Amino acid sequence: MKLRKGSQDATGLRFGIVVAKFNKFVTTKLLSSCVEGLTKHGVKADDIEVVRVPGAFEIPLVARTMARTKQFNAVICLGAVIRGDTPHFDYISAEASRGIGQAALDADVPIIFGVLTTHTIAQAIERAESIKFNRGGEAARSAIEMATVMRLLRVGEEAPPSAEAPRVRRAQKRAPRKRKA
Ligand code: INI
Repeated sequence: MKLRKGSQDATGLRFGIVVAKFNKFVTTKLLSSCVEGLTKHGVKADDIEVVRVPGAFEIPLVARTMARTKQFNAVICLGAVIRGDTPHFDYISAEASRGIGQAALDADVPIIFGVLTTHTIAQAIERAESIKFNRGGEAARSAIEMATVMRLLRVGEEAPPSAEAPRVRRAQKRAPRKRKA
């Protein structure tokens, strides 16, 4: 039997993060614990790119676009959808989860679902803070595990994205040859 699994060594990997501005008091906490989780496992600050979007509904398109650049080993989606008095919550949360899943399959790159969907503000805060749930840190760990396991599975496929941008060889201009008299 052959067992293949990811690791938590993220050295040299690059990550994209899409974070919703809606419910900022929750999503900023998710973002800081996610970034902390990545750097703690060896990711350089320069290898993390953060894009802010208005709300969770807008996350899938941006995540898909980032993933399709193949500049990232994984993309992490962070947001907070909190139930209110109307059915709005159901539409936003369903679209965010469906869209993020679809984006990963379309782009063929791991995209992590770090979007909280909660009944109350208190539940959202509790999950964003690092004391009990630390969902931002959890999203970082999932991203590293997926990035490393996909790298293992893709040995032999095209080169995986890495921190090292492919070097483009410049065509060297040669001096015109001198004609023999
Ligand atoms: N966006 C969220 O990220 N969380 C919410 O709780 C939320 N609610 O409840 O309305 C929310 N709405 C905004 C939505 O994501 C879009 O930004 C907006 O509809 C514009 O497309």
